[in-house]
Amino acid sequence: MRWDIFCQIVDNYGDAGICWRLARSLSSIHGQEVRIFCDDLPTLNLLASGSDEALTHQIDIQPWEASHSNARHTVQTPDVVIEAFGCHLPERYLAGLFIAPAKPIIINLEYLSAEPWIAEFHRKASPQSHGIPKYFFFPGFQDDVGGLLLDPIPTEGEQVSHLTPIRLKSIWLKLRPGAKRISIFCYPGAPLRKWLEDLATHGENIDVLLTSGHAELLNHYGGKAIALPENIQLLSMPFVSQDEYDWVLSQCDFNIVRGEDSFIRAQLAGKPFIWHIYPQEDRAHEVKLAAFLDLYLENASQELRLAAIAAMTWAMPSEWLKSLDAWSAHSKAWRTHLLEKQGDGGLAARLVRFIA
Ligand code: TRH
Repeated sequence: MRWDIFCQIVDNYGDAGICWRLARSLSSIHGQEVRIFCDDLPTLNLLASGSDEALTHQIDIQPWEASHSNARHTVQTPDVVIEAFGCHLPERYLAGLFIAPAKPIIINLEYLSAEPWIAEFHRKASPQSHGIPKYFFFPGFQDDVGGLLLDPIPTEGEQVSHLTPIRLKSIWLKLRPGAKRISIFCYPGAPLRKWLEDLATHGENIDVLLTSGHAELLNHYGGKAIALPENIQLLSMPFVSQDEYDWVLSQCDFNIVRGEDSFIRAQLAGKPFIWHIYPQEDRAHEVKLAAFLDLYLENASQELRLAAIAAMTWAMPSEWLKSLDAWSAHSKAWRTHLLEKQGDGGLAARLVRFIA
């Protein structure tokens, strides 16, 4: 089938990250023909830059405006149109669909949630005055919702490639043997400075990989550059491709992640993590986080439950660090559980089946 994915990048990388991951799954695993129309090509291209060349050739990446003219050629009419995160389709593109001989199906691809209510809305029709069929699709963890984006499925443990991506070679040379490794990708409001100062009091050698822009974020607080004892080494990474970032997550002992894409990748890496969920004004993010923790910690001991909840709500590491070994074991088991639950191929496969 022919798929058009519409991606509007609001303020972060997540929209591009999800669209690219979906596109690659549809193309490389399911053999679908995919075009992405995106309003911020530099960001999308940056994310996609490390991917397999064959893949980048297969997926047709177009500027948003290109959809206006293309939709008028009936030969290009898609079978499926994805509105990522409910972005509105351009009027002129829609106008092209009205006159197409066969109408596509429009999918409103929603935000990921572990909340039980999504099962009720998943796959529901969203009737439109223009008459083109449109449905809601909710990514999620349970069997009766849209599933998770798994591609590329990470290999486990020793099978993970130890070949350092070229862009990260100079940083990897600075890592200290035996030091723990933490990666940080969070939103500006996180109490990072205090968190790192507390971490330093444990005396252990820790290499901290700051993703692009985070060093500036750290040094901004209080207008003073952060000074940490020698056991903590801060290393700034450039913005890397999605594949490279996935690899970094798999190479760390602990990760701090933020939007839904890095959140799922941290789980698939099988490592403990803090999910710095996107803060919403009405505090809806707290409900979302609690729903996830209910699932994630269902089989955890009471001690680990308390430790992980404390960590995810930014308690200082000294409050929960003693549970890290148990948390690491739990993360591996959770990864296996996730892959079993998504054994049907996850989001992309569920989407293809739904359309079929
Ligand atoms: O960028 P995000 O904060 O995006 C968020 C989420 O989508 C959130 O749900 C949404 O409400 C908000 O935007 C508006 O975080 P996320 O989802 O983890 O996406 C980041 C993407 O960027 C992910 O695909 C990984 C990728 N990435 C790289 O490719 N290279 C890098 O160096 C880094 C740090 C990330």
